Amino acid sequence: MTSTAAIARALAGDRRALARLLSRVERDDEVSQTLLAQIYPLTGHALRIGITGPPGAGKSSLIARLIATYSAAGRRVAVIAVDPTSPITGGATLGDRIRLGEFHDDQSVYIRSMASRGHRGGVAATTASLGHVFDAAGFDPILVETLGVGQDEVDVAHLVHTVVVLQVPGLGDTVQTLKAGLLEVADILVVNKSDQQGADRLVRDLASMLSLGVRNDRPRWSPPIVRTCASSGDGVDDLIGALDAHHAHLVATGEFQARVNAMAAAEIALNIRREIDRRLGGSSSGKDWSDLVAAVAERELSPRDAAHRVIDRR
Ligand SMILES: Nc1nc2c(ncn2[C@@H]2O[C@H](COP(=O)(O)OP(=O)(O)OP(=O)(O)O)[C@@H](O)[C@H]2O)c(=O)[nH]1
Ligand SMILES: [Mg+2]
Repeated sequence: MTSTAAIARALAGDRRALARLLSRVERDDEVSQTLLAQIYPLTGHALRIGITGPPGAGKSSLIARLIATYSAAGRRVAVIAVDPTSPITGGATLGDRIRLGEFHDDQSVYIRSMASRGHRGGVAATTASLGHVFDAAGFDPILVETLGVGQDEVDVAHLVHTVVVLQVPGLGDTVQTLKAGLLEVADILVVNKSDQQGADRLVRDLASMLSLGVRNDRPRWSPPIVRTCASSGDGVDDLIGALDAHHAHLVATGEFQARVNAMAAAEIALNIRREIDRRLGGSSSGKDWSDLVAAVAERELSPRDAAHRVIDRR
């Protein structure tokens, strides 16, 4: 699956070829990197939207609503859903659990689940790579579903144009969101399950957190709080409106290019980290390594100097 013809088929809309290309890229090895280098010049057209929030918040249900709206407008939508379950449990991946099955036969929609473990380059880098494939294949927008926990989610947030953070009543989760740094990167806050008790209170809590929050990074945009009920579809138009407004804001203020630059920078940084991990991985064994460890342990060499010896070696 590395021939130019196979790539061309994948990018031209052959779904089986696309599936193979995605799997190849997801493997995250030398071949994947070569493929990505070929594909990368063809990307940069799709809007990438991150949808993040706690387990069961209704991310997939909401995405299903967004897909319906976007595809009704003639757009081809891709979804990358980062599955928190281990690949070992197999079978019931997110793609099955989520309410996205209805789009299985829809040629204008492509849903890809991705296990959150086992990615050498990290979830965020792999998510970006799969996004590049969809982008080159003409999908727009690309929706990325992730759980709102951990550094990976925050990293993913730096690889999309618009970050939507979901909250639901009754979880007492707002503090957790703050800790994860997600409130800081949210462009749109969604209170889903607004049919349930506590939605008003959650909207108020979020509003006061936003007013306290330090948002010096993006002073011209105040994240709206949108109430939705993904199961009935209430509020989905408001969410689409907020997404459009954020996009228009980015374009009108010139922040779009800044965001694109930030995404490029984030992806370079991820690749630097990956390369350092690779070198470290290759170096943290063998005689050279144990000599180095001994030298640092004996205080003959500082940890920093030892690190530089490893980094400068290749
Ligand atoms: N009452 C109510 N239930 C909802 C709403 N949105 C989603 N649900 C239900 O919440 C459950 C979880 O929905 P999902 O869309 O799978 O949530 P998710 O955030 O994608 O879940 P994970 O991917 O497993 O983290 C399902 O049973 C949905 O039917 C809503 O607005 N109101
Ligand atoms: Mg889901």
